[in-house]
Amino acid sequence: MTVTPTRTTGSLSRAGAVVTGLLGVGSALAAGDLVAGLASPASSPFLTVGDQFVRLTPEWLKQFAITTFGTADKLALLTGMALVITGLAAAAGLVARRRPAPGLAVVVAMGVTALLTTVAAPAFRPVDLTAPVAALLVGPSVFLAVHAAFVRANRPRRGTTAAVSRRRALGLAGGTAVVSLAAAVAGRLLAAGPPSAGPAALALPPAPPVPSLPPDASLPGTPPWLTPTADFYRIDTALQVPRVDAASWTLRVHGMVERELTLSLADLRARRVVEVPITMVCVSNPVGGTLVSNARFTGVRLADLLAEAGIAPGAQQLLSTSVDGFTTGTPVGVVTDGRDALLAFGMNGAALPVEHGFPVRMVVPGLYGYVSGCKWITDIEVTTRDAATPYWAERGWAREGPVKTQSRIDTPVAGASVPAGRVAVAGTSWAPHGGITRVEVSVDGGPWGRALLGADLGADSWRMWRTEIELVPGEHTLRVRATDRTGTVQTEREQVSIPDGATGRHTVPVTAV
Ligand SMILES: Nc1nc2c(c(=O)[nH]1)N[C@H]1C(S)=C(S)[C@@H](COP(=O)(O)O)O[C@H]1N2
Ligand SMILES: [Mo]
Repeated sequence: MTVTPTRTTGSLSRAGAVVTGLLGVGSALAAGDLVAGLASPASSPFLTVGDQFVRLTPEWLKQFAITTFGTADKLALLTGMALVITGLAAAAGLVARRRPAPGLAVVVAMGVTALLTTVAAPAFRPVDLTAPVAALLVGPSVFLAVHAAFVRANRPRRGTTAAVSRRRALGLAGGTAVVSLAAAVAGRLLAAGPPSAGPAALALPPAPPVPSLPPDASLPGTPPWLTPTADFYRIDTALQVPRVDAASWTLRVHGMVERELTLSLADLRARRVVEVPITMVCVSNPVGGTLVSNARFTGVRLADLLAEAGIAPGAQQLLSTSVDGFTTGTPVGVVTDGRDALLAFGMNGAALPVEHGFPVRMVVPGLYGYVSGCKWITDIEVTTRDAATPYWAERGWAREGPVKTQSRIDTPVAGASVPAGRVAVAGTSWAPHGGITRVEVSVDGGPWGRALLGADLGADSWRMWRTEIELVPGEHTLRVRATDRTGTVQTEREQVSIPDGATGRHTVPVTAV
């Protein structure tokens, strides 16, 4: 785009107007990011508006985003927002071609929206206001200055020539763009800096030695039984991962307890530490999906802590709150029934990574993550079921979230061409808290044939399976079903994930050649 600042006296060219709008809004966002990076990383106006958008998005759109973009749903959201903001900024410039006032109103309205959104955020602190206020000071000022410079370029003041005014206007525009970009980058870098006492600084306290895995924990064609931390699925509402300072972190356990507890990380780590493999599943996981992973979690048993606090009779729900305001509601009966429900600070032998909840998260075997896996946890209120509605329940998802028995075909992948004859079929299956006792495969709707099971490594972890089938050339359909320890066969009834988890049987079309 070549910028011809003016065309008719007293008004901006179309390109000049668009540039004015983009610089006004762009400089506001950059100033907001820089101040956020310095004062309070979570208060970047762009991300705050995105967070609010995530909270307000209707369920069908959220499900569409998760099924369409998977873990890239956040990138898709941010890209969409960037496009909308760019459009609004250009519009702000275009309505200001004659007079700056209408465009200024758009820029101010955008700034005020960011400000209100910041105040409405669940974890709002007054310091968070600094970033949107900076944006509101810088954006309109830049808009007016660039607007005036472009107008002046067309109507040079006495003593300057048109060429000089034009050069000044373009210089101002270019300079503003460069400074804004630098401020935005600096803000992002500051915000992304590691917390002063981040995961890298923390060694795990001693836990009982890890038993080595039997060779058949994983089988050819299945995922590794222990999911490498980098491959562990990630689902949360945080556009910006909360960066919690481990040194000042505390967990408060209160509500219907005899003794309220406030624990530092050191307090927590000084208690009896266990390490247990747990398979986590997201309730949004579609049949055959990959929002399921298995890791060794290190931490303190929740039941121990609750015993220490002394649960009052009538308590039903643990309402856990994350530093970013997200909440989960976990049935008290489930975490005290003997299973290894944890407050975890370690994952696969290292400190919990920032994305998975550093410094501490909850993990409850057998419950979907949305009712139990609170990351960046800072508060547990022991309460009744009706006293508080957690984040996802408020959006139409079930209050109780037991994980449904499921199985998945990993090999061959859907649509694969395989050589006709003997074909290996393999995958994974899970039924926490209980375990898998049988997996069967059916070809083209025919009889169910039993698969070989991988090692049984406890009630709370997934189990791999593998079998071989005979395929004649042509198109075929492979289907899998699992049976859990209670003898219940995975249902064939198809159900979408909302409100309490998808059901049905993973079905994979393949072609034998
Ligand atoms: N603070 C916070 N904790 C959260 C969530 C969230 O959005 N915010 N999402 C939950 C959901 S829906 C799931 S499935 C698990 C996923 O944990 P992971 O990202 O470590 O796999 O975290 C849970 N804990
Ligand atoms: Mo989830």
